[in-house]
Amino acid sequence: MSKIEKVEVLVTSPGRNFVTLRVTASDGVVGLGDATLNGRELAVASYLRDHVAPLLLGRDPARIEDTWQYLYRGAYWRRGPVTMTSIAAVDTALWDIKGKVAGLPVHQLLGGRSREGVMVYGHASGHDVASLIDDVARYRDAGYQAIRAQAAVPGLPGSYGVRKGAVYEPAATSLPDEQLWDTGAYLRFAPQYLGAVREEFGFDFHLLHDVHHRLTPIEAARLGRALEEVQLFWMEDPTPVENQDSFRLIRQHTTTPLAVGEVLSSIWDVQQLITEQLIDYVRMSVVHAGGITHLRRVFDLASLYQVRTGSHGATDLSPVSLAAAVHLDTTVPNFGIQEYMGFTDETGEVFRSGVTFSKGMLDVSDAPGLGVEYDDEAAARFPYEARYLPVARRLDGSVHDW
Ligand code: GCO
Ligand code: MG
Repeated sequence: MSKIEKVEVLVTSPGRNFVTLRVTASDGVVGLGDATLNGRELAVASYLRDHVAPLLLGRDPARIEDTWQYLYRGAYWRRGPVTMTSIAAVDTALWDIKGKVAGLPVHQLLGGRSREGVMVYGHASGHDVASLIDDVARYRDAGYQAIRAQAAVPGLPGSYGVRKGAVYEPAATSLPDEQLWDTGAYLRFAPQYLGAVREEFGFDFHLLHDVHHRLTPIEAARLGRALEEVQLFWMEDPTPVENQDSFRLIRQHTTTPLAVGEVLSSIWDVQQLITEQLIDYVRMSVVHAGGITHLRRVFDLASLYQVRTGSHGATDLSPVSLAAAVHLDTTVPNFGIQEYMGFTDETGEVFRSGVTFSKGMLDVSDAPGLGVEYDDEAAARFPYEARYLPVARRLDGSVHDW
């Protein structure tokens, strides 16, 4: 039996911070898992280095389920993003190892292909309606079948979801940016610009929109109703999700499909949303929701209720995460869509991934395991720097959900 011999926590910042777990077994096989929790990276690095690595040494890397249960139940303290991201990193690395030992890509271990590719959505954004329209055109020219559209709300510099450089990255160095928020202005503007996108390009592609937890349930219900004409693929995170009942209220008022999950980390966090059919898409990710083992369980529960998948795939989820997500997406019967924002060139220097993009779809490589390699030399060129997501304040200065 091979044994886990080395567990390394790798922190690098090629354009943004990434934490990666590298597990090496006694037969020399190496597995990678993403452990990045945006803005709280070192908490996960410490959890893994100080509390998990000593438990893994000497264990059989083939026992993925047992290791998952051992780390989850054995910690006594349950759920939460730091714990679940740490468990996810171990789980993902062990699936990578299992694939390499078997000589099979991870999607084969999960049951094999259910589809030829994984439809993704890209992020179009603009500082005003005209620049948003230009950006949507760019995504359409690049072959995307699904596009998320976000525009800066007039009078509110730094609206979430609007790109500054080549790739959207909201985390700022040193201390968090503070950004102003005005619900009324947003509610007046969003239907206008989403309507303008449909007017310009018609309906032959999927249009998505992220509300980023900014509304109360009744405000979200009003927006969902106002957006019915533009036929969104989904309205994402319309209201904070701590109270799952909120979604019933939204549902009672609108047929706009709802997507939720990027800040959630366990099956219990979405249990009511799924079993009461309060959402249409579950957006949890491999990295923040306990790895391939746990997310597959969420997706199976969702399939019983005709809830489809729509995994989070922002730039703060590393190429290891994206590869793991695409392997899982390739197999599950209730796949919906995968978020894909691309990565900076620097990120590509550190992580060499076999995932390919063509005609609006991603596909995995047939390399054994996840098909991602980590370049230590490149990583060393990009040292960690503290970064924080922004904080939102209402016009009266009080804190709002970012
Ligand atoms: C999305 C997200 C992200 C998050 C980011 C936070 O839908 O892609 O809302 O852009 O803000 O992942 O770390
Ligand atoms: Mg989002």
